[in-house]
Amino acid sequence: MAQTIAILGAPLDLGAGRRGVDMGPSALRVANLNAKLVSLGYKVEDLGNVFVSQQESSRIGAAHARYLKPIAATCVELAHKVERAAGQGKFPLVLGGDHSVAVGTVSGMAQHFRKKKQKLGVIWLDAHTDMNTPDSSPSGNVHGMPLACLVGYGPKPLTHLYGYAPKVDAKNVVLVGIRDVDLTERPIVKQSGVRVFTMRDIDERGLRSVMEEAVMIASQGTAGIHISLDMDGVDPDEAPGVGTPVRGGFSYREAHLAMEILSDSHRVRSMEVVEVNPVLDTANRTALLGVELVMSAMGKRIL
Ligand code: EXY
Ligand code: MN
Ligand code: MN
Ligand code: MN
Repeated sequence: MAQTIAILGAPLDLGAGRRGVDMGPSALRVANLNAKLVSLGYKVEDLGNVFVSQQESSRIGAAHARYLKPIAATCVELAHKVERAAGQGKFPLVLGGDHSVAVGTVSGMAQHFRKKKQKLGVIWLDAHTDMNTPDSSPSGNVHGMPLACLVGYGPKPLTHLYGYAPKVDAKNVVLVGIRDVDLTERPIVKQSGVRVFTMRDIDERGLRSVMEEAVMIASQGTAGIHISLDMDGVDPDEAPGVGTPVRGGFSYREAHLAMEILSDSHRVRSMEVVEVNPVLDTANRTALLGVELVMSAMGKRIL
């Protein structure tokens, strides 16, 4: 029987400093995501979008964690929907939205496995480490904080979704593609124990060796891996439609190869594609690449 992919849109822009990333789910659907997955042999159920309160009618709240309350509300709904889809044996595929949505996706997957006394590993592909806390953040933007929250550091509404923290053991979390870490964020990254592969590591060792080690770390004692793909991990020459571009990212082929290696591992149980901002893009290029990368992660091969 064909595996079912459950698509969930999370049109959240409250965690980002620039507007437009709320159109990411739409841009990915317009790039023909659904039909392309069907062509790979999957059954696809598009469950629509989770609720996000409109920025114009939301309270900013404290400046060091802007829009924390409405962001947490969206993450709670997303977590429950992800957990339910996984419980039905489906593969949850979440379309962001800014990277704060990962608190919802990963919490839902972690809860799904926790009920079976199993653990989740996470591979987070990004230019940034996303490990600020409200105290360390220079911007107050929550999309710079989700990974810290998932390993237990940060505001309680995000760390304690489902009433417990951490959602993932830092020793099963791997960051890949890193090239921009705030000075105030560095001690948190180092203290946390997550494994970081910078762009320099990729330049020196090659992507294959890095990804194989990443899969090993995320698999150690876990029942499966979640892929959190921030499109700003890819070089801005290939993925210009992102709010926080940083030069020197994954080449087009490195990005595909990372997804192909993850697919070959047969360990991937869920995925999200985040930070696609059509307002900053040219002719939907970034969403089109996002869909290509999902296809590679879901088993598409050149031959
Ligand atoms: N580290 C910066 C901050 O916390 O504001 C930039 C974070 C960008 C987060 C992006 C989506 O990965
Ligand atoms: Mn990110
Ligand atoms: Mn990023
Ligand atoms: Mn390179």
